Amino acid sequence: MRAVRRAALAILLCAAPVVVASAHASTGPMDRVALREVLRQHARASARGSIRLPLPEAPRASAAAANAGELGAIARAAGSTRVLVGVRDHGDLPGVARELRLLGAAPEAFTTIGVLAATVPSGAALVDALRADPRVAYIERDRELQAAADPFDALDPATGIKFTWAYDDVRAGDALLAAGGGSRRTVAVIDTGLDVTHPEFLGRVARTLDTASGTSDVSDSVGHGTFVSGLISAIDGNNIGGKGVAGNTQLIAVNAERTCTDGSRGCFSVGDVVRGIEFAIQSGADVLNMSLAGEGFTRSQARALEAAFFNDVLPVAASGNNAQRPQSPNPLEFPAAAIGGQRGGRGIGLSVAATMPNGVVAPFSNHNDFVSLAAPGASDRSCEFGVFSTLPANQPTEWDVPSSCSRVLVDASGARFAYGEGTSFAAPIASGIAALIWEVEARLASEQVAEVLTATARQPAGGGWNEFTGTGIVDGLAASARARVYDVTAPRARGTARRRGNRVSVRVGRSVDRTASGHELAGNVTYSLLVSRDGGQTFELVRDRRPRPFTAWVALRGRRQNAIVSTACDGNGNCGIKRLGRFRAR
Ligand SMILES: [Ca+2]
Ligand SMILES: [Ca+2]
Repeated sequence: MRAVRRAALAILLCAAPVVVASAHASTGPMDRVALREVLRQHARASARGSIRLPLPEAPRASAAAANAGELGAIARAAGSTRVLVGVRDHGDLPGVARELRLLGAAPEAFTTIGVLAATVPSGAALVDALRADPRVAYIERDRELQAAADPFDALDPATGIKFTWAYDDVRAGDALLAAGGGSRRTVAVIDTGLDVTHPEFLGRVARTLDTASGTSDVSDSVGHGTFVSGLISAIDGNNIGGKGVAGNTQLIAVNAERTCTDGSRGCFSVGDVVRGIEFAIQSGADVLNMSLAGEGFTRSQARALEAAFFNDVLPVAASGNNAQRPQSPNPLEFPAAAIGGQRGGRGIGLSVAATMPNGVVAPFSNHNDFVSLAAPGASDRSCEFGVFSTLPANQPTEWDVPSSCSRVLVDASGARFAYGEGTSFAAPIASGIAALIWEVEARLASEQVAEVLTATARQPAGGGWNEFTGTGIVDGLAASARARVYDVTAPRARGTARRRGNRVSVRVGRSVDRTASGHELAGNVTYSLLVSRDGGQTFELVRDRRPRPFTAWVALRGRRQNAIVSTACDGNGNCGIKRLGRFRAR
């Protein structure tokens, strides 16, 4: 048996129970598209930046009840402890931050997702102080994550397989033609950094962040992030190396890597990943590439991904490389399993499997209900091949470890390249094509981009969905053709509201779906009713996705205006909004 590569950065969260939370609700993202549309319109109207995650989460659970085992572990920890504290409401951030400062911490606030990161001198004192605090939704340890150290391998010029076979396999050239050479959408790569001096990235990097130092220096001492980035945006036609699938699409490079506690390189913490996601959202990223996979999932990760959804950011993740490991093979790994829809259905993002040049799934590629689709990421010959991309210059990487069979290529300019295998390298290929599809039809919502890609993927054998390749290999030509006719027009919402004392009688009227000429018609209109009692900061769903028009009573509460909004959404999740009125309780 050949060696199984672990090109994905492993997130080691084995002790954590799988708390999939809201990012992975069994009912799927359609429950929240109406809410998102209302929040977006409101944000535009008030010229606010990123949309904050709607809080509190439903269902509510006390911090203690939600994770008693976790609190016990924090209380027993010796010495100072890094924790993540989720607040119930955004307004609770300053108050809970004050409590943390009283405990001797210097908390950092993630304002989009309502989470505080802090190192507290005593875990026991923290648990004592906050376990019954009604402002706290949960407290969890900020775990250390690790990059797997298995090496990547290099090119054998005798193979006869094109270096850039992956580019051809997903018909990137056709998608690039349809998109006009690239996308104005930006792909954020949360990884081990990027060699921004590599000539393949000249003019391709929009922003950078090193989550550990807070600076823009994203030097990549592992090589993984530079390799992933090259698959997306390496320059075509510059007589150097290969080419990324997304043409002149810009990157946001986030180095979330830290030195491990044992002194080796290639570790992460959940806090770093969450900080990276928040930075990407606030920097206006459109696609979030996470070539990370690990067992277990935390509430803070769930919140960060949910916030990505509400900000119309598409998360794309590697399904994981552990299908063949000796101990408990083929685990469910995250974040992929939290964002891929169930059995090819709609999710908030894409879980990407890896395939070989013969179209067959890579033996190491995880298979489960949440695999969305596949992209090239392995060789069908031997561990010496895979997909071809960029390596950092002047940095010893995983590819340079003498015991690895890698052979690093250096061209006349000194730029370095290699082959690599892993779902880590399939994910960025899907991310790059996603950015192009978004350029072909700019009005697509993030989960609609994912749907266009899954609906048009090319199944190597048979049809439909399977747990190995999802709906098939990404197909840039078919996806751009589909994007051109995808229904992105919302039905017109209808409704009236009439006050009766401290209640409002609402009548939601029938809507007919609409579409642009020459486009498909999604149909399947559903109706929702939302109310905001805090000046439009948050909206509560009073009625959710009803298949028919309805009447309802809304109680007026609180001291501020109660804003009542009806929505009519079509089957693609395009939502029309009608503001039915503002009323103040007497
Ligand atoms: Ca090139
Ligand atoms: Ca429509």
